Amino acid sequence: MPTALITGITGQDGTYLAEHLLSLDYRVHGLIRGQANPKRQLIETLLPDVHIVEGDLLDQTSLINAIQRVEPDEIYNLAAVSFVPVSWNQPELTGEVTGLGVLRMLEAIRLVEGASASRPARNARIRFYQASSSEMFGKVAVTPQNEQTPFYPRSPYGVAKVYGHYITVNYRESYGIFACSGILFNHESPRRGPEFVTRKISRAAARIKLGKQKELVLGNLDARRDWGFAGDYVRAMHLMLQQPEPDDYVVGTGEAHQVREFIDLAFRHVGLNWQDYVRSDSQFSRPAEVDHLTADATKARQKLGWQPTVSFEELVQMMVEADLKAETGGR
Ligand code: NAP
Ligand code: G4F
Repeated sequence: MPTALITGITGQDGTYLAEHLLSLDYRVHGLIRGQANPKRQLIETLLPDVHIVEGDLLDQTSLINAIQRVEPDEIYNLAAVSFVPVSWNQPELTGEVTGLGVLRMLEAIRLVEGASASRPARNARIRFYQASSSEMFGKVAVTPQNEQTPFYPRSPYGVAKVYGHYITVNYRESYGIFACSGILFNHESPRRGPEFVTRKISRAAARIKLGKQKELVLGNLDARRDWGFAGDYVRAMHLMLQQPEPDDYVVGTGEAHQVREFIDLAFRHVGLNWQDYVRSDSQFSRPAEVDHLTADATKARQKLGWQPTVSFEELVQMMVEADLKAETGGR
């Protein structure tokens, strides 16, 4: 039975990945931070088969201890300060967790595997996945973006992810660690945090329909994202670690849509005209915006055999339906 350690187990992707690995008969351990993390109970209820291990990406010793205790075959590093606007308010914390946290994970693996510059980890057992991001492309040089597209991050979050990406590549090349980086485009689900634009919209559409909310205030409605379903994307993470050689892969649908298209579909799904309820306010604008992201996931399709199964329209409907159910006490 292979063993996996997932950091960021309490996040959107952590829960889907744990479910996927459990369905493949993995023994799954999830790293949880904090003395009394309120999300611990959520994991114990939603994923009773996941073993909880304590640790924090800010604490090197806790990561070494976790790896020594769990003895994983695969590590998925999903933990991060992941909400882009927070990264302008807390740039140092973002750099520490989202950037240097990756280094701490890699150092923990290097130390546990006994690898050094003169003694690379040739028979390394642990395979490592780093959650890189399309935010690294930022002010894009070309459209669509693939593994060769240069990075031009536009937020402290994007800059921290670029560090995490290159330190992953560097530990692979320096120490022979089996380290892969998945450059994932936006992926959403009913488990998406309510601060992200898709969930903010699906939740508002449901609440406005039910008379629980009057209006929805957003920022830039013109931004375009390549949105897919998180449940599809965690399959790509796992596939990367099953390849004969470690490598980096772009993962996305290849289709971009404007924020206003997401709004339109969500409100139409509940029989409302969005123009009657939605307004834009500069309080939700960003100091430097990423205008347009579209994935060229040819390599993931060809080498991993990966493809998305949920369309943009299906994703919007899935999220609105889930929020309607949640708002009427059905979840
Ligand atoms: P998420 O829901 O925001 O989850 C983030 C996770 O990181 C949470 O479990 C959080 O734990 C954990 N965390 C934060 N600080 C930590 C620390 N100091 N030590 C240990 N854990 C810590 O994010 P997600 O959407 O699942 O995304 C997963 C990863 O993929 C992230 O690295 C994100 O940057 C990246 N990514 C996401 C997307 C996307 O569209 N979703 C696209 C590209 C890349 P708490 O619950 O304790 O806060
Ligand atoms: O949903 P968002 O906050 O996601 P963003 O910034 O694209 O980041 C997400 O995807 C990245 C992958 O590219 C991940 F790495 C990252 O961790 C995260 O999961 O915003 C999407 C777009 C932006 O252009 C934003 O300006 O929606 C625009 N937007 C317009 N109004 C808004 C709002 N975003 C938010 N969160 N809230 C608004 O009111």
